[in-house]
Amino acid sequence: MAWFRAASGVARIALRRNLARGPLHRGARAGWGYPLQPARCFHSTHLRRQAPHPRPVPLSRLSDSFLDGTSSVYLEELQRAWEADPSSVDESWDNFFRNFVGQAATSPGISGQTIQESMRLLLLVRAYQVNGHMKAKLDPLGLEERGTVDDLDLALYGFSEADLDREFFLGVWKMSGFLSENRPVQTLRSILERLEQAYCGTVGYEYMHIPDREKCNWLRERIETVNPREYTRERRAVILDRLTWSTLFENFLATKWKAAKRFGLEGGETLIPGMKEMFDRAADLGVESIVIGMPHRGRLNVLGNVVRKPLRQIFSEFSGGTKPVEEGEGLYTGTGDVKYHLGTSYDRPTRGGKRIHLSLVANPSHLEAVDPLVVGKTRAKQYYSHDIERTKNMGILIHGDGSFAGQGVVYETLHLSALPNYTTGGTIHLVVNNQVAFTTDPKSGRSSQYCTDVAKALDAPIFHVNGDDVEAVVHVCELAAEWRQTFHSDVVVDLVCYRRFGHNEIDEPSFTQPKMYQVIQNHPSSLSLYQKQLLESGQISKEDIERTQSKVTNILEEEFVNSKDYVPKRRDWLSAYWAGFKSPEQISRIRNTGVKPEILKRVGQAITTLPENFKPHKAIKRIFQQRAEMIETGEGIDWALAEALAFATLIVEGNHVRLSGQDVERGTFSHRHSVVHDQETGEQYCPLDHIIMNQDEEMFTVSNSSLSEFGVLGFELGYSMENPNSLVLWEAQFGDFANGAQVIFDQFLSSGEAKWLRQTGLVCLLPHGYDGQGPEHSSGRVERFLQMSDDNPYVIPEMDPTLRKQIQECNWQVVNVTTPANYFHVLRRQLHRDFRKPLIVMSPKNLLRHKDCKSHLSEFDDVLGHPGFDKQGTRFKRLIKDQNDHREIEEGINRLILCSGKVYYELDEARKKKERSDVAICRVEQLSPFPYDLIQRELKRYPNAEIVWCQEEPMNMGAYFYINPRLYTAMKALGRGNIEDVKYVGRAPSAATATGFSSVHVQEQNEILHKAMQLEPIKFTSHAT
Ligand SMILES: Cc1ncc(C[n+]2csc(CCOP(=O)(O)OP(=O)(O)O)c2C)c(N)n1
Ligand SMILES: [Mg+2]
Repeated sequence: MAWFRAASGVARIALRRNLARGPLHRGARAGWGYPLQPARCFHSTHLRRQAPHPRPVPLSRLSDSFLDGTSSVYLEELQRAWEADPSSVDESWDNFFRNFVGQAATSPGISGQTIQESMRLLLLVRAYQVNGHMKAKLDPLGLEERGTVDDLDLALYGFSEADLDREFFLGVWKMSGFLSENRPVQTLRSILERLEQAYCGTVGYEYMHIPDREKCNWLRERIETVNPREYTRERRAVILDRLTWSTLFENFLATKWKAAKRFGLEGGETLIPGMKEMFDRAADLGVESIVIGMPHRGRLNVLGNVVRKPLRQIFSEFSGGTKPVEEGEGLYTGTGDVKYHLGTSYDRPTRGGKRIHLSLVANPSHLEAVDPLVVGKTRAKQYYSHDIERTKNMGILIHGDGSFAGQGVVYETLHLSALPNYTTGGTIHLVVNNQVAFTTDPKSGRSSQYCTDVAKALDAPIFHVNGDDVEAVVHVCELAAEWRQTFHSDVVVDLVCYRRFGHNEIDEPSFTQPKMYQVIQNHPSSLSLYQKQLLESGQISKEDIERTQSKVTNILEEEFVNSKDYVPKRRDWLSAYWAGFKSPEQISRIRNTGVKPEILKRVGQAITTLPENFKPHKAIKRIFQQRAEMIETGEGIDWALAEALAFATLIVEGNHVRLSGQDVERGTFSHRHSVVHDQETGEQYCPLDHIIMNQDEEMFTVSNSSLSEFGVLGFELGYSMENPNSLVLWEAQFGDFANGAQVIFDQFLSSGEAKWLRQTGLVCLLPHGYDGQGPEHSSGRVERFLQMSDDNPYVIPEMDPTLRKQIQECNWQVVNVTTPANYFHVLRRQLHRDFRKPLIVMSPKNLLRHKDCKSHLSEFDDVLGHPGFDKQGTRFKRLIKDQNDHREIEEGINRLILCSGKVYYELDEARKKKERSDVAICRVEQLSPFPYDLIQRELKRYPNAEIVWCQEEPMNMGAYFYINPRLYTAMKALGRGNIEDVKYVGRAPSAATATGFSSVHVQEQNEILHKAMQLEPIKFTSHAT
């Protein structure tokens, strides 16, 4: 494998360079794992006493080429000084002379040892610690061409075969593991044996990139001094049992469903005993709940054998399954998904007698896309279970070798791992490294030596393990659990295995990997290897093995028979916190969202008050004073305050609020200021943390995120799915950047409920608006979200307020809101209903400070007669009718302009300027699902009006293509006009979302307004510019 050789060559050169420079030239992060001053490398008081009594040996006798004249003289002088007074030399030299000189003189076997030999020996030890993994026997197929590892070659360190039985002084070290064993004198042979055993067996450890000395010592202790093979007979029987289950499960599926795709685990069966032992160990160490994310490979096996989903259910689903039946309730099955994508959760007992809750998160085919969701869900579990230490809830991600190296979201997720508002105290990553990705070899699939190299950026230890050695797999899986519970950070297990069959069971792998598959054909399964090993060692009898095999086979057969009559009953989508929530088949009461005036005032004061001695920036001080006045007078409430009021009132009602995204604390447009900074001390104050007495620190969380869309949105989505009593929001810097997270929108947010029956009320804030900021800061691509909306453009659903289920039945809501009060209500509406739906908010930029974009406090309250209060009470307005107090029928209106978002204010202004009192302007605040009832109400109000859709976006973008058929459907039902009677005013079709020239922008914008107000009728196909 040329790629591998090249990589090791580079590493070799790097090491040579470092050798030449000597240790003191390497930085603390350069892989040494402990501070580099010699003084700290040697033991002091405790071990000094154990060192042999020093006897003077002139250093000049230890002549060596590197001791040129000057340095040997220097050393002799030092030695003389030390002999006269040990405290006169640096502690390092004191230690050196005590240990080295004394030892060298007392032991005849080492009398010939030179200083350079001693140093080279230490470098050799280090080389094993750093590069031993390169010599480890990781590939079960033995195909990996790793070549000899020069860094581990004795010759490089000046030793030869002849030195093997010489004794060498290694010294005593302030580090754990091999060098701590207080065996300062050893033969080279025994030193090498230990190093080979620890680093070059069936586990390759990579950890020397970790800069933390304590962590390296912890690992060294476990790697160099522990013999992982010391399992009891009982333990081995359990491992064998688990491996048998794993292997026979796949065999069973293969015989029953010969032609089905199941993405079997064959070749990597040791994953199952590894995972189970990892979970058992984690449970012993305090873990109570594990969230699992995994791809297709081996998913059914994990579901059956690890998560313990009933086998009969798995088999039933695998046979095509029956749709769930719920007595007394409707059938909520969604569109479903292929069997290897479904999620589930169960409690299972552990070997140590505990119970552990396991949830496997449903996922799409998009590899690795589920990663951030798993981490987000884990974090939410930690919040709700007050798991402050993050030791009770843990996330585990299983990856493929190709996808772990190739998918960017892996890196985006890894980079959340230590951020204060995103950390979960460590995710365990388990890579099922079958050394192929579909038909692609690693040499074409990645530039790094290992598929796991990306994790090195995070200082995560990486344990590469030969997947044929089940005990080694079990050992590293347990070690990973211990690491996570000890250091609360990520860790990676790279299970090097193979794929016995094709990518799926009907693929022919020899087309592309002929040599590999010649070897695989004759390669025994890990189960038979283990059985053989245990038989040979006499630990287990043939009868034991047969008994285990027939037990497993019998159960599998029984469950298969039972699967035929299996009828799923449980409403699978309901997890604990979601009890009482409604499926789309059950009507949910629509609730008002107005708040009592006194609560508004009280929380209003809390969120506009800064602590007395706090010294904010003077502009911020002014903003807070203005906000306080808005609350006081009730007048001129702006966007930011309305949002804060929505958050605060939800918190008062006991909900958790979490807002995350790039720069959200201040707000991209410097409008939110949810965290204020003391200009003298730098201290921070978040008013929304002080709404209720003894408010939990995290109850309101606002957090700037890493510069990632995919990772962070995925995280928040996972977070939102844990508990419905939370308002979780993700804000894009500009809506246009949200497409970096397109997979989350496409695969999860828009379709997750339909596919997996999992609800979420996640809110996405996507700043947009045409104000001349160019193509990536204007559009937000509302058309993408509308195109994914699943309401039928040609069918008007039941719209009667008491029977309406329109929102429940659609996949999500897309709004473009124009008043602060309406924004307040749409946020509150998210939680004031018995179901959850994602909400896409095309949020404003220039409306944040627009003089007319203000609301009165009375629009937020629930008082009869106040402006927000309509027939049903105070609620989010899906459509805002014309502000000119038109009667129920206005025959004198010649044009009805329907629009959405900030263009309304520009249209209103243009109407005033042109004195077009015969034009009515309505704001479609909720684009999807389409407010047929309110649109029809307005159509009826203006019987003679020309109907216009006005937008700022180019014709092939914006809401036009969504609105057009629906508006026509609404008109047709009223017997009014045809499709050509929906007139368009907006920009011409365009490839780019917006112009980069501000003068062109102004011209285009004027043309839109001009056209919207033109006296002559608007042509169907015409458009601005
Ligand atoms: C994002 C994404 N791109 C492409 C695919 C198509 N695909 C399915 S499996 C696969 C290979 C995966 O290889 P690896 O991660 O090594 O897992 P393995 O199948 O070997 O277990 C590919 C490319 C996909 N599912 N998701
Ligand atoms: Mg693979």
